[in-house]
Amino acid sequence: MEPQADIAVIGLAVMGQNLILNMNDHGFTVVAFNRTVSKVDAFLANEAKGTRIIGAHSLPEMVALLKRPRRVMLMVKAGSAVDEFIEHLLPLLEPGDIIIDGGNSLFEDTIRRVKYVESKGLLYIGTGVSGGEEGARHGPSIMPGGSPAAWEHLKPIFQAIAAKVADGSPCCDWVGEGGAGHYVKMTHNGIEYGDMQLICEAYQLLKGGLGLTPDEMHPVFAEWNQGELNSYLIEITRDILAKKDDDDGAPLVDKILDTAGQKGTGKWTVMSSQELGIPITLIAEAVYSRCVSAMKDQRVAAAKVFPPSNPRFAGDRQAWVNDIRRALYASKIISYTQGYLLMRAAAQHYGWNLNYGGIALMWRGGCIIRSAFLGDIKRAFDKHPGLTNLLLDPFFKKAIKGCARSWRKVVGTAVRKGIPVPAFSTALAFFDGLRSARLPANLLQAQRDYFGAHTYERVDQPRGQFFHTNWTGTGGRVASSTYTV
Ligand code: 2AM
Repeated sequence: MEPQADIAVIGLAVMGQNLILNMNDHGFTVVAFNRTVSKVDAFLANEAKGTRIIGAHSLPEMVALLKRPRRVMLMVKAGSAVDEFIEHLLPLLEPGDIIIDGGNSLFEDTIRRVKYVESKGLLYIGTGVSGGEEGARHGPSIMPGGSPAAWEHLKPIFQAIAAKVADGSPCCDWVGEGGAGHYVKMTHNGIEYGDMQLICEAYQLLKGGLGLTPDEMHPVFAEWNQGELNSYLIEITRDILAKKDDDDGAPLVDKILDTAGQKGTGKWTVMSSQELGIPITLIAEAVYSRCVSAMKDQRVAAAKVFPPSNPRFAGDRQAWVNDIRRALYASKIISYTQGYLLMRAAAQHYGWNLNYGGIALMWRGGCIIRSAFLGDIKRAFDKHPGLTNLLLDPFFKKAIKGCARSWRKVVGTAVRKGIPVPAFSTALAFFDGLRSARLPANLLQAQRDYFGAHTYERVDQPRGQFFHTNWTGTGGRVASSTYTV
């Protein structure tokens, strides 16, 4: 058969199928393949019926249908399935052909695969695809990285199928070399963990502190969605709060067990932040909060031993609602500040040239963290591409200042009343740490020098000179850098 297909997609699970249908809608001819070949026929007979989509029953048949350079996109389970398909594909493809991994791969695997596939003369792309089933079908956020030479061959397809913002710009652009695409997607997921935790803490405050019912909270979130918090996650929270149980018409949210799971990308973000030494405190708290939630039996037991006192906040309800909104907004600014610090450190460490405003634009639509807020971040980087810390941008500086009083009031009252607000409070602690020109690390350095002769720098001497003190009179004069016991 004549090569006629623009791209092949392997993997007919939900994301793969929807991406194929989306590509078809935009005029591309797609050839579909799946390990379990019967799913190809089922897809053609059902979802893909009446479209231009072609099915292949073997990899050689699939490859023979592709125009050059061949574009083969994997939408399979992250991990060994990707490596296996790369091995199967390499003998069938030619130099210049492109293998794309659109799954949720760990960026370090992508770094390795880019090098490996390039060593065989082919090109490799690891791309984040966000937006779930709906996004994949009608416009996801797409974050591609890997072999730069592949981008011109993928750009027309990816930008056509991606979500668009109001001015028509696609939520897809080149992210960077190696594992940059998957790194940015991982960070996106970490930020998603943070955003969700912040909303959950606001919900807990409205519920425990103000005694609002889901029906009473629904209009609160509807109103918040009209302002600076306008976002997909606030919008779905609004709708969740209004949803009733089919059985008795009571709010469904109250019937859902309060233990959360995690799939790993939040954890990976925190692990990477530990490697790079960047304080992603809010995302870390979001991950750990899920872990605390999973300790249901222990929580139930501890609640009997340490029963909570009356958590109700005194004072004007509407004023509190506004305070909680401002505390959420300020904490969210901190979370994105931390996320951008992480990406900046990763770019430096792995040698990527990341476009930070471009990343905000990619996240502006299509993905789970899409929000008006990301438009503000994009504007901040447009004005000042070298911005090292989001808090130093005039817009965010003003926003944080405007929220500070409410933020402290909410965190302080929650602490006094025993309502857990780990993300709100870690955000505030980070903010206060950041604006402390002097921290107690002088004492820490003294302790380290005392027990381990780790040396310290002095405020009255130039940086880079290290001193050691014989603190007890019995220790040696030798510092640990020159003498290790
Ligand atoms: P399957 O339909 O044959 O199970 C999501 O699980 C997608 O990844 C599916 O298309 C699935 O194929 C594919 N997949 C999962 N593990 C795989 C493996 N080890 N090898 C190939 N494909 C795999």
